[in-house]
Amino acid sequence: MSREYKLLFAGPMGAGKTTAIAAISDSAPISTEARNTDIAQHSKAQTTVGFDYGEVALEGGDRLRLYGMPGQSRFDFIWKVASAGALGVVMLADNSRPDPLADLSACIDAFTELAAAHAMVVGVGRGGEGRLGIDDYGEWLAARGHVAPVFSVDVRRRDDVLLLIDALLNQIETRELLAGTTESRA
Ligand SMILES: Nc1nc2c(ncn2[C@@H]2O[C@H](COP(=O)(O)OP(=O)(O)O)[C@@H](O)[C@H]2O)c(=O)[nH]1
Ligand SMILES: [Mg+2]
Repeated sequence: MSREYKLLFAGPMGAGKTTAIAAISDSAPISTEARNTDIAQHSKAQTTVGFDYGEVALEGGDRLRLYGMPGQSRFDFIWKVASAGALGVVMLADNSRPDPLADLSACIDAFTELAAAHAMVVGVGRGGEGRLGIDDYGEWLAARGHVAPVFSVDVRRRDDVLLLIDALLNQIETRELLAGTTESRA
């Protein structure tokens, strides 16, 4: 039976959420870019004020529905609302920022429940430009109680985004299998 996966892309402004969805969406993604009035958070000219939305049809009939979250932390109420019915979240980080982990901490906790119940992966962009390595991210996540695989990615590359999606779908499947095992034991 074919099924639909609602997946979220989250992370601070400029981490690459809009770019990632555009890289894999089958049709032109729907995006709601507006002039960035939040220069204090990031200097880029355009920013996403609503959602990005894209779709991917998988072999076998399954479909991905991809939602890019607005990055600014004043939108954190939207992150919670959007988590309803979602099966996983791709958390993107920008390693070239002065303190990428502080940026991440502003939004990752909003997705703790989604990550615990379903799945989360972390994609670190601009990996070569920052001081932190992938292991630093892994340790930081573990210290905050998050269990998530971390990948170095350039979300402008379709294959890198598909790697994140693959890891996420594997995690969802594994969790569902484990849940099924527990239920049948009960
Ligand atoms: N060098 C580099 N640039 C990137 C990477 N990811 C995104 N960008 C660029 O960073 C800018 C901001 O990305 P955007 O998708 O708007 O970020 P968003 O705020 O998370 O939606 C765009 O111009 C992207 O092309 C990356 O991994 N490496
Ligand atoms: Mg965006």
